[in-house]
Amino acid sequence: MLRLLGKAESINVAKVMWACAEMGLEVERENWGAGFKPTADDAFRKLNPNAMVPVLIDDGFVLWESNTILRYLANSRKCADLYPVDAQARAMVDQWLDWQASDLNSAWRYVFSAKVRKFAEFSDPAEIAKSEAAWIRCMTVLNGQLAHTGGYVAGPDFKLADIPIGLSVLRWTHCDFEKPDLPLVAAYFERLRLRPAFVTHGIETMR
Ligand SMILES: N[C@@H](CCC(=O)N[C@@H](CS)C(=O)NCC(=O)O)C(=O)O
Repeated sequence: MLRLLGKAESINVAKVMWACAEMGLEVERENWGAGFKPTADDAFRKLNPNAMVPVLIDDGFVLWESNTILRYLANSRKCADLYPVDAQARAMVDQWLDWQASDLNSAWRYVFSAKVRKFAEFSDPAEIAKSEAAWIRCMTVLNGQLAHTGGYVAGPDFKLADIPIGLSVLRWTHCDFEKPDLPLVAAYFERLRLRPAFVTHGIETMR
């Protein structure tokens, strides 16, 4: 059975739990991370030297980095419906997975830490404004992409990339600041809400 180390509230753990549910995979999750078992422990650092969750253990094979874990699960379990084999179709999924892990994640980090986590060290108004603007820019890009596909982020059908992007949209709804009207992002969120795995592992769990 797959083992996943990481608390359910973490967006990066939620990705893996949602993906497992979409693929019908059983997974045993253990609570690691802030508020639970400390990732700074030597035993944990041996699994992930970054001391971060999630860590996946698949029959002795250890893997960290959440979007890599999603790709590995889809590849190893031959879930081509979520992660296509065709090079161009796969590249579209990869593009949005990588965009989520790079541009989108770095855009929201400051304002989310300030306004939702309320960390004292994230209280510089200029940095908050910069982060809000970067996040709005990214979400506007997403809105444009949804106009292009008419459905999901990498095309008309739900794919692996919709998991991290969907959780990112959920995070957008959790953070209160002046946002532009992005009707296609709102419709996308409603479409994703119809998936029980998003409700269970995202909406009801992620903080
Ligand atoms: N790039 C990593 C980032 C992982 C990450 O930021 N994990 C956070 C939780 S979302 C973490 O482990 N924080 C420390 C902790 O909770 O102890 C990934 O995508 O897996």
